[in-house]
Amino acid sequence: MVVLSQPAIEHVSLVKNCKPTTFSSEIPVIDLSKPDPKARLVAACEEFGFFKVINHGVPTEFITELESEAIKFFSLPSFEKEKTGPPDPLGYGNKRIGPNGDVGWVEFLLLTTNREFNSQRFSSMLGNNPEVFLCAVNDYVSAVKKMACEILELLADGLKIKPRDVFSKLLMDKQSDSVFRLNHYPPCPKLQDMNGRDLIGFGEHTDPQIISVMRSNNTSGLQISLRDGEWISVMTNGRFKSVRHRVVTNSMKSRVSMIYFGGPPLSEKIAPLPSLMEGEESLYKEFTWFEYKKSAYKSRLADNRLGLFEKI
Ligand code: GA4
Repeated sequence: MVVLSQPAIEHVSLVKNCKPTTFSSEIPVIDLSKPDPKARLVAACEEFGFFKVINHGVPTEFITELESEAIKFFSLPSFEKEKTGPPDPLGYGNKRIGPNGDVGWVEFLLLTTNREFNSQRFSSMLGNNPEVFLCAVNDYVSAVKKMACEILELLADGLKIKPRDVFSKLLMDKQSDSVFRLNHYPPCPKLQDMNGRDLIGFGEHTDPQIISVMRSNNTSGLQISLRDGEWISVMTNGRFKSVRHRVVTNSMKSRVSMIYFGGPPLSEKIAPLPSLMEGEESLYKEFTWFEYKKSAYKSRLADNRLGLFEKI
């Protein structure tokens, strides 16, 4: 997971042994304007599965424009927002996350990254000025996708994989199954439940796609969990992890986040890259992204989705 950061860096808590502590300084910050960040990128993916990027080239006006459109959308009356729901999984959802009983203190809008598709499916439902909204989504998503591809190419270089577009071409493919999510975490009156546990905005989970790029307003809440070693990525045969993360609630401020999830085409076979195997056997059975996604939608948020595809 990549966090788009402005020089004033947002706080992310690292969760070690279930006791959350804020160690902002430990989270890798990658300056994309510096020469040759590939070794640092590989180290961040191996150690954390998570890093922040600065000087990322995503225009500030695209970020602020979309943030303001998102706030306008979430400020609409419920009946207006519900015109785009319930999520199937695309569309507007409130508190229910996924189809299997997970809930959170969050409302969201899940879109594709395809402008025409979003227009056909949603333009009659997105408030007064749907085209302005969809244009803001499109500008932002195009810039973030470009940056995500750059990062994936630097990672391929860092892993000495050729061709260097081995990952990025999956996002660039016209059939790429990428999604875009806007989350709104309203202020939550209670921060903890009866047992003193944090009330959750979005429960712990790992993202199933190749790369997630997140940007949020300056309300804290995101926590990542380190080195549990349970969730690992297939294409690197376990070298890069998908970071376990969650969002806790805030009693005072609302949090808005926007996340680009870069995924491959549905028919793409997912298997470790031969050049990363060093004579080892693949840890996983072969599967397509379609099969993995289908199985993910049968799982609960906190499940270890990759476990089902491990070789015994
Ligand atoms: C997590 C990452 C993305 O937000 C998402 C989520 C999806 C959903 O909310 O519809 C899932 C979740 C995510 C993983 C397991 C399944 C599917 C909810 C859920 C319980 C859009 C995605 O692709 O996977």
